[in-house]
Amino acid sequence: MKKENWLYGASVYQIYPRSFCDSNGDGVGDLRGIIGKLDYIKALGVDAVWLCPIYASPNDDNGYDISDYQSIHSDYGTLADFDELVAGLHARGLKLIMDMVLNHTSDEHAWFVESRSSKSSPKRNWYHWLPGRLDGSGAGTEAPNGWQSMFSGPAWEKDVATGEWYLHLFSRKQPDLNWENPVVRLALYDMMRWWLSRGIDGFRLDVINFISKVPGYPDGANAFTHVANGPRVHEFLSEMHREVFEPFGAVAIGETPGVSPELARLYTDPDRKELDVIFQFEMMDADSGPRGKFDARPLRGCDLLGIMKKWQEGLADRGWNSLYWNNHDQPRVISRFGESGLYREISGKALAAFLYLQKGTPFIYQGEEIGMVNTPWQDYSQLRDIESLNFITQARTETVDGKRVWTDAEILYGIRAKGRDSARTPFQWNRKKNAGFSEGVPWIAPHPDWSTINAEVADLRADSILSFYRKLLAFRKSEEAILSGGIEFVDTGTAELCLYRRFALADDGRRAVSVWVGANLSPRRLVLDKDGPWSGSAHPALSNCQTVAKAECWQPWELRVWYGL
Ligand code: TEU
Repeated sequence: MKKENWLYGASVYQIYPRSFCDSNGDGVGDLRGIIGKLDYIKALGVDAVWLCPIYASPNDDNGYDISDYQSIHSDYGTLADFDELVAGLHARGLKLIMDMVLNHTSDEHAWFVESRSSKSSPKRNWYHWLPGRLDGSGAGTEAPNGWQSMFSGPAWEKDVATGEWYLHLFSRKQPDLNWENPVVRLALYDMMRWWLSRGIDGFRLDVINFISKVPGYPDGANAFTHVANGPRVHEFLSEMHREVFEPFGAVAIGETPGVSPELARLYTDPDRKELDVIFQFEMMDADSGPRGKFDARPLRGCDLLGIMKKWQEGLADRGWNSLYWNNHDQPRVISRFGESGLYREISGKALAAFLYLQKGTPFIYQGEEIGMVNTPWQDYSQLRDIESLNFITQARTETVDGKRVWTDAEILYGIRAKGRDSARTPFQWNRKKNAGFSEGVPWIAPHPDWSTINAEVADLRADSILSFYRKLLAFRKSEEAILSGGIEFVDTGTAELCLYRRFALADDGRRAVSVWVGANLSPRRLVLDKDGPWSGSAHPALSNCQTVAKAECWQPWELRVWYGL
């Protein structure tokens, strides 16, 4: 990323508006709720906010199914509230990134309503429509191909009016737009320019590497290989950059599942003008088993070191990565790769520092900074997420050779470990009713631990995870070696002790002082050799433990950041 880019050096705070703060007691977070919390966000030391979708939507997938791109969902407020939010952010020197879903719309969007109305509709080719295939019996038709949706079941839905099928990679209420049609692209670009003219600073582009599908829709159960990083994706992205991002100096943050470092370099090489930064999922997929995402395999932070190394080295010279542990689709990191009991805060601090001092843009998801953890769901009636609910329905009936593929206990385990609802429980502000989120009945129940885990108590303690995040983000920004310097991972001979150094080159080309980052990303107490690279770490610049008695002894989840050669 070029230093002139406003995103250079920045860190971003992600808000899931439904669950952040409810100002009017209807149980749903809203824009005025966010406006009331801007000082809290500023105090964290971030530079920008990414707002998950707030557009009109039937909420089949909580706003990722947009029915009108140019209006605000009444749950969240009005355009006037939105303008006030933009002004409030800018007055504090914070930028605003809006979430934008361009791969699909809601089936209730006027474009789709018109498209589905008849085969001769002028908007018919705004979406992907195909006739069905004759099934074996010749008695009727079946889906055009075997592609499966990301949310279980077929990716094609038969439409009664015309008897044809439309493509939906996500829910059946999220039909995919046809990017092959230039008129569709122009309509999307116009709409994006309308938002940028209102003063926003960039977009986070939902599944943006799915927009170009392989022509002919080749058959197979795995749609992913035919829609991710498709043949025209780079062409579409450069066009959008030229038409939308460049004239406004806005940033393009792409969600790109299924990218390699090589592809990520193509997407984010500044000279190619496609995207500024990408989200890749390799760490997020690491704890999935052979039966998929819900087939959860427990991992510790140290198990992810190889993936971190691969991405840091892969994008060392060109390209730009995001650094994230959480978002609205992922379970809480402390429960997932750290520990939610005794070591809750300390493991959260270690994981944060170890990742956010690498090269890339940190994205901090609401609640992460106060150490929120997964909810121990008791009953499926508590769940709200379409992905989890569809999975439960499917897994309960799935059989191979007459035997169930999933036991009930495995389904519950998978939901608790990987379901998206744990990221979506209300932000825990204080000890008051509903964690201070809402005076009404929250749309999803707050985590039962809110009286101990909340922003108000965390703010009072100098050693809280919240105070640590503030220090960490300030420290990161103060060191050019961290923002742009090189990185070298050092093999410690002990799998749990993860270590790297960041270094900037002095003008004469020699290495200046390095920043060392070491963390025991495990619950095991470690005693190492006396004279490893950690021997100079007894007086760390940043740490998550009280004192270091012996530099070679590492407490469970201990983190140290120190200056050395
Ligand atoms: O997510 C796309 C995506 O590929 C994954 O994050 C996926 O939804 C998740 O891993 C399922 O386990 C984006 C949004 O972030 C997500 O909230 C939406 O549901 C999805 O696109 C559809 O718009």
